[in-house]
Amino acid sequence: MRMIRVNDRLSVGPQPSTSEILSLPDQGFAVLINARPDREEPIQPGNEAERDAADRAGISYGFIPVTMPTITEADVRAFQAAMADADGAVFAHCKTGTRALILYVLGEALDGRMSSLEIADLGQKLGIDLSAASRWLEAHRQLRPEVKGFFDPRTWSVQYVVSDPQSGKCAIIDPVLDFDERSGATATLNADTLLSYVAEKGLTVEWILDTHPHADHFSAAQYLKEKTGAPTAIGARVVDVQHLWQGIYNWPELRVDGSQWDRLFSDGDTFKVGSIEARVMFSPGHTLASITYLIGDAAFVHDTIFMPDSGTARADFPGGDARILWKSIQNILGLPDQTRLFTGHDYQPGGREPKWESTVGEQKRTNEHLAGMTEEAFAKLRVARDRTLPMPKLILHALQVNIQAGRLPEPEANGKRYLKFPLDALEGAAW
Ligand SMILES: N[C@@H](CCC(=O)N[C@@H](CS)C(=O)NCC(=O)O)C(=O)O
Ligand SMILES: [Fe+2]
Repeated sequence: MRMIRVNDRLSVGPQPSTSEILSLPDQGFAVLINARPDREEPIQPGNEAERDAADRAGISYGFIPVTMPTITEADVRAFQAAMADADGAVFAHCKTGTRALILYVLGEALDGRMSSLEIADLGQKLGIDLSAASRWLEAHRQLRPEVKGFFDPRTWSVQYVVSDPQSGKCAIIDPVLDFDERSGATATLNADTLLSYVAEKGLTVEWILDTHPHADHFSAAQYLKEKTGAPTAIGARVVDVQHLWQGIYNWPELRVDGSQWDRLFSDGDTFKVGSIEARVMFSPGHTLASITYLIGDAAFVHDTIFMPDSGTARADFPGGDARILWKSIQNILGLPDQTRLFTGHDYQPGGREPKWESTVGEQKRTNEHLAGMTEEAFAKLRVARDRTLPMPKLILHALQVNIQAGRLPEPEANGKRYLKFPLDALEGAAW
């Protein structure tokens, strides 16, 4: 077996036989990593036999089976973790040693310790073709938008600027227009903070996106459209929400065709943020119109899944449904485990600092409303919890603005704008 020494900590090489594994401790190795899926070749010992041989040799064993086209960041991180845990030198193999070395250099590159040029140099020095690593890194860069979250403590909302580092294009998601219900004052403090970030980073706004018509704050979509000229968008089923609330507000003149937005997205629609592909997933349950934006490896799930210690969003607004929310959440959890999830609210349980980023894998393992749950049990829990929640304090204020894409009511003859409230239209009073 031709073993290639990469550095003090790591050597890579082709498939070892069982007897070669048994001799690894004599060559100073404390860990064996097998990066090869089973049954690639009939003569390969395979995971079980390798684990057995490593046990007999008294060394640690890690199994991170990968094929080049399907390597994920999670694989790279698993390889890093195995090396970090190693109590001595590591021998990592696949069929030839290339994939094992690629797992290593990708981790170094992701953490900024190696450039693409240095990877190519190392490949040349060791006589291993590492061009697939450069291609992976390029594709990964294109997949990975930079995500900046802005927390609004007044409404516990998280607003996002999602940018493509290559092109400097960005999308703004779920911006908040400030409203003080006690004085009736509106302000653009939150939205202006987003615009300052955009200016500071030299970004161009391509999209102003809402995930759903919010029930707890005004959307700043119109204000930002006026400031940037970027188009606004929301889920196509917003027309159903418009119909529903047209009835509640007794508002015959409201246009209920969604024409207040520049684009209405249906399930599966695609668009781009710079060069990064984005896809829309219909995610109803919290509202009739909710959608998730999947931008590269980042999913903006808003009021479906919250942070693992906060569970999920409520499903008792007009048009909400706990079982439909469960299905939407299962769809989101069907994304690859390493998908980054960005939630729309964080209610800071136990008074902890606000948080908004998780991954699919983490949510599946630890979300307190989802891990180990069935649809039946979830629906029961959700309905019971929703009975205890008062309506958001701004629901009647917010919907009349948000079903008009964040447009405030037209001023009356005196130049002032007025909101309208139905009495006894909603259940959920907190007497
Ligand atoms: N106390 C907040 C509640 C807002 C609220 O109901 N938020 C929705 C999302 S729009 C939710 O899912 N809340 C879940 C919870 O409070 O547990 C308010 O009055 O604004
Ligand atoms: Fe919401």
